[in-house]
Amino acid sequence: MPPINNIVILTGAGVSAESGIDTFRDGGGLWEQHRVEDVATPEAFARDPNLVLRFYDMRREAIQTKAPNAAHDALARLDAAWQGELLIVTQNVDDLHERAGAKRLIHMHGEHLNAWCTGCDTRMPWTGPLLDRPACPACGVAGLLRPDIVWFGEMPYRMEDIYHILNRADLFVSIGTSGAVYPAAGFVREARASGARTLELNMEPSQGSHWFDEARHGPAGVLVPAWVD
Ligand code: BV8
Repeated sequence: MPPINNIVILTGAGVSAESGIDTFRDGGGLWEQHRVEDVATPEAFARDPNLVLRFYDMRREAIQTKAPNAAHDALARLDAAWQGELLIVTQNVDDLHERAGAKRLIHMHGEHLNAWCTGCDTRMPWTGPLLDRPACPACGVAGLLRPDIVWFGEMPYRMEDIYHILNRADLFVSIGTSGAVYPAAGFVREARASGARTLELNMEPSQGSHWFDEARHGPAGVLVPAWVD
């Protein structure tokens, strides 16, 4: 078995489930009778901005009441201790990886604590509601702020950096994701093509389970510490 130096870890909503943050596609995965695919799009924002802003205001408020769980803590320990290359790529917009202490982290779908001014293109930390159309602190114009979150049909962040490390990975671990959303769902194939070993840690087989060398099923709060420690 060749040595493992470079690790890429992909996380999805399942890693935050035991912190009390709803996943997207479990148990209905609905919000007020809307699927995330129907709300998290530029078209939905253009069609009904209040619906979309309310969706994100409620999620931002909910996330701030949650805490990292044993899976986030174990990944932060690994990040601190691992001497080789390591990158956690999260699809999640919550900040639980950061609050657990993870440093080598990319939010490919953006972050719920950031806003983006569609007027002056400034991105900024944002913890308050957006529904009341606050003025952008940078350009002063009201009503142009949106969540700095990657919606369907929009390009995820830092894809070049992600593929650069993915193509050097010796080990790719996917944690708590259904493998329903691209390009994240394709990372396991990229990793395999580069010769990496692949491991899936998830409550149940994901849509891409058959691409993994090994899959362990159960709660991330149990599987991830067992794998890390
Ligand atoms: C892009 C931000 C191109 C919003 C999100 C047809 C085929 C292939 C692709 C496409 C296609 N049609 C359209 C596309 C592209 C599209 C896509 O993939 N659509 C899907 C629906 C088919 N993708 C895009 O649009 C992406 N952009 O392709 O751009 C481009 C190119 C050039 C120029 C411009 C553009 C952008 C996708 C990003 C969308 N934004 N999030 C928000 O968060 O509010 S996606 C959303 O889904 C979240 O980020 C979420 O993280 C992500 C994936 O979901 P999961 O994290 O996996 O969550 P899910 O609920 O699905 O699963 C949870 C899993 O955890 C389950 O398996 C469950 O069993 C497990 N679990 C539960 N509890 C636990 C657990 N596991 C362990 N322990 C537990 N306790």
